[in-house]
Amino acid sequence: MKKFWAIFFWFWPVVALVLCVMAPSQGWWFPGPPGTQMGERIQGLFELILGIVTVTFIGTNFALGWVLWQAASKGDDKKAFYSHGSHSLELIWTIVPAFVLLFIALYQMDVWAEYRVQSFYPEETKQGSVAEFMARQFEWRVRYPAIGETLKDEAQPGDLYMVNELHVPAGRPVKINLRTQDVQHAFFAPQLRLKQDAVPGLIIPVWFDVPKAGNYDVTCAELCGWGHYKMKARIVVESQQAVDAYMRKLQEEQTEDGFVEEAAEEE
Ligand SMILES: [Cu+2]
Repeated sequence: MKKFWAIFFWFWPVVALVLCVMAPSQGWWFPGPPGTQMGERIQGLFELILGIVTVTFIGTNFALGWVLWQAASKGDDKKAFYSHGSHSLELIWTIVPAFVLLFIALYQMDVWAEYRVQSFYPEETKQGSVAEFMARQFEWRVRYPAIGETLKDEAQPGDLYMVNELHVPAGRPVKINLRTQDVQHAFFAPQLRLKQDAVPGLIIPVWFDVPKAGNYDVTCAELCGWGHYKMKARIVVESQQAVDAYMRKLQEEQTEDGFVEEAAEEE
């Protein structure tokens, strides 16, 4: 029974290792394969960090179990051993994690730059954003510029609106302006492996390039109030023609009342 705690701390790393090996192959981490190239690279980073964390967890828990096992194996007549710290141990467990963190920081730099630093964004996104994606309690408001116009930060009279649905063309990089009207929210598109906070007062550009047409989920990943769970939207990725047709339909529904045209025809 004295060795129970040693076995206890050895048991969990074994569980962690089994789960860590099974999770990627069983699809427990992500809903399906990454929908974008950038998503693939982000998932690669995720798996690398998962590996490092797993090795660290197993190492520290085995060390802990070993200390407990040693202590439990001693006879009752043996006195406890007190330690007042060790300089070399302190150095090792400061320098090793520092190097691991430094390695991760350098290794992820190009993904970070392409994902976050605007001068590294794909050329196609530099002409402007296709839409504004405005979070608010508790929905996503999409604002497109009028057909043929470019998106302005301030709402324009001809702008087109939709709630919880964004249409973008497949096979080319598109950029949206992420904003929030009230509290902090987070744009999370799990299939695209994209996550970005929406921060009050900021316009944050987010770009993605989805090669395959289809519907991609968006949820809010920041607990933003009682209706947080309702903030579900979707990105509809389709051909450029389908996007154009969709925009024409929005324009018809939202800016033309039909009255003036009919009156003009009668004359
Ligand atoms: Cu939210």
